[in-house]
Amino acid sequence: MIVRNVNEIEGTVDEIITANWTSRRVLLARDGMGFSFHETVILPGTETHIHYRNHLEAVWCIEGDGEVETIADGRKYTLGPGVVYALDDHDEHWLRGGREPLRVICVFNPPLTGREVHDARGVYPLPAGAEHG
Ligand code: 9YT
Repeated sequence: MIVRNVNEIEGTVDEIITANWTSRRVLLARDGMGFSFHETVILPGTETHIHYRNHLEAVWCIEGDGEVETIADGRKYTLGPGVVYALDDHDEHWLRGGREPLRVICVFNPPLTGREVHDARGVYPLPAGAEHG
């Protein structure tokens, strides 16, 4: 069994800090679970273009506020505690921080390996041989 505290990830290579968000990746591909499991904090007032062409992601909002907008149809969804969204169609979207830091728990299938950051198209690369299922 794997038992970890997210605090153990802080300050390690598995804590990814960008201008818009910080992600603490607690379970990764190497853990063999078939998904990765992260705590992410979206900074207030930020806007991130995301398009997970190679992954499915579910996001559970724990605290704070923000907004997600699906680009294909322009629909906007308010994010706050208890809201869950799932990008079941690899939905291209804008993720916006609100007035307070937005803390979310994210699951990725296939699992991230750990170093991924969004490229210019908002995509995370897919490791060779990995496919979601
Ligand atoms: C909600 C979301 O997709 N935020 C971007 C970072 C991502 N959660 C990650 O890499 O952990």
